[in-house]
Amino acid sequence: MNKRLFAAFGTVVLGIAVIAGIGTYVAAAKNDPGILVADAAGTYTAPDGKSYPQVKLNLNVYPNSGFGGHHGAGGGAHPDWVSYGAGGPNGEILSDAVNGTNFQVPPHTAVTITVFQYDSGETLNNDFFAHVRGTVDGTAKFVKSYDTKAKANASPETVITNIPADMVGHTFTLHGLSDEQDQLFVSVPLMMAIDEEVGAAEEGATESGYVQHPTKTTFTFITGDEGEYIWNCEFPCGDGTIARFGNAMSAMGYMSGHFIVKA
Ligand SMILES: [Cu+2]
Repeated sequence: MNKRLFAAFGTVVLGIAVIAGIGTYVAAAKNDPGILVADAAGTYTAPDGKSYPQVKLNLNVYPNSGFGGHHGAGGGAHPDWVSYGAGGPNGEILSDAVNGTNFQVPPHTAVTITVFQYDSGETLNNDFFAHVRGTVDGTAKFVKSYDTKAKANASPETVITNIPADMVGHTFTLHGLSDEQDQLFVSVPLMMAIDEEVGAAEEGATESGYVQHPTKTTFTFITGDEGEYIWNCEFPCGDGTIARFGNAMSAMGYMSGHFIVKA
């Protein structure tokens, strides 16, 4: 083999090794190895009169990972990254929760998810994600201001089909791949909390460091057969990266996770 050919061959081998290394690193970098199994919650009757078993999930979305939870005390490797986490039924901050971005629900079941959104927000790249999609009736229940101290709505609950595209904190967008399994597509925009309150809370206005009045969004969808899906956020919230799609946006355990439909 001549020298140049050998060098070229070496470069190719090195390239393959680097790519394999990155692949291994990404696969091993599990920020949230656990799975949160949804709680059984009785029976749900859909608007068409059909009944389904029902399960519930309560989630919080935070402006940073300082809440701990599945990231561990102090917020883990990236305490300043935005993150989803497991929450309480009144938006309680569950610092001891061991998982919060991988979920499991049963097939042919009504899944009701409530999200308390503690972060500020801005404008979506694509208005498509300002609309509620794939839920029962194409709607969600929305409370613009939920009082986590009083454990009560501080503004009336309304039924929404969309929110203004320039007031989005994050989205919960659940989708499959184009494969044989039952397709599931659900996307719900989560309105931002009040900007000034988010900033003031981070500077110590509240004990937790998070606003007292997050927005609250509740939605229900019906699962099909067993399958494995991915959910992610479609609001560009990876601050400080290209198009804001890096960091928290491209790491499982922050703005994305697994969604498993399994009996
Ligand atoms: Cu996000």
